[in-house]
Amino acid sequence: MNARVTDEQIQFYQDNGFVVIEDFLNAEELETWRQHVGEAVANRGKRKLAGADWIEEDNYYARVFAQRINLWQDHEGMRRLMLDGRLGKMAADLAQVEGMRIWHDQALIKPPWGNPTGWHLDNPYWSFYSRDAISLWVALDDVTRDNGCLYFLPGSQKTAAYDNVSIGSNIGDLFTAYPEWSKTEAVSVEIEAGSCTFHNGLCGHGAGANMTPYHRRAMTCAYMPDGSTFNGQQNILSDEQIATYQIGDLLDDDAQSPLIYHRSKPYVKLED
Ligand SMILES: O=C(O)CCC(=O)C(=O)O
Ligand SMILES: [Fe+2]
Repeated sequence: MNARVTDEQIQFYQDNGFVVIEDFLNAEELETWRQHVGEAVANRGKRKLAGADWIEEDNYYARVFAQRINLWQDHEGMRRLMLDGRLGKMAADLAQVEGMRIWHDQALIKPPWGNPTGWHLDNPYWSFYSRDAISLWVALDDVTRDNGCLYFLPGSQKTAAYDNVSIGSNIGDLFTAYPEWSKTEAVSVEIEAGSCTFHNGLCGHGAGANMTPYHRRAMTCAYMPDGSTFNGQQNILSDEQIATYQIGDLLDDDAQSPLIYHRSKPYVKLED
C-alpha cells in the first residue's frame, strides 16, 4: 500500500478539496479488497446498514449505485482493511488534524447503465459538522468518463456552508443552493483500479452515468476528525444511540466510530 502522502499532495488537497493517490493498492492488495468487498456486499443482500432493517428499494437512487454501509461491522476481512491505522494517518495528514475516527465506510457499486451521481456535499448529511471531514474513495475497477468517474468542484470546500441537496434525478440541484459555483469548471478524475482519491466533506462532487455493460465498483470510507460533536442529525446512528446524545456531545464511541489513528497514540497495522 502506498500510504504516504507528500507535502505537495497535502497542499493540493488543502487548495482544491480533493487529491488523487495513484497506485494506492498493489495488484495483490487490490485483489484482496475486491474479494472482501464482494463477499461482504453479497452477505448483506438488500440490507444497506449492518444490523438494521434499512432495505434498498428499487428506485432512481438504487440505480445511482448499490450502497452498502459499514461493512467493517459485519465482515472480518473488511474490519481488518478499514481499521488499518495507515488510512487514518493519510486522512489526518491531508486534513491536518490530530486524529481520525471512522464515520462510515461504504461500498458504492454503480450498476451497468447506472444513473449519474448528482452533485452534492457529504458532511451536511452526517451527525457532526466539520470543515475537516474527509472521504477515501478507492477504485476497484478502472474508472473513466464512460463508466461513472468522480467529478470535483475545485476549491468549493472553502466557500461551502452546510446547505445541501439530496442525490436525486436533477443532478444540478446543488447549483441552486450555491449559485456562486455555477460557473466553476469541474475536474473529472479518471483513475486505474487500485488508485484512490480523498475529498473534503464540503467539496462539491458528483459522478457520471455508467454507459457500459459492466459494474463500476468503489470502496469508500468517511472519516470524522477526533473531537467532533453530535449535531442532532440521525444519519447512520440508531434510534437507541441518538436517544442517548444531546447536541454538542462528543462522538467518541469506539464501537461505533473507532479511532483508527491519533498522533499521540501508537497505532496498530491490522492489515497484512
Ligand atoms: O461513487 C460515486 O458515484 C459517488 C461517491 C461519493 O459521493 C462519495 O464517495 O462521497
Ligand atoms: Fe459523496
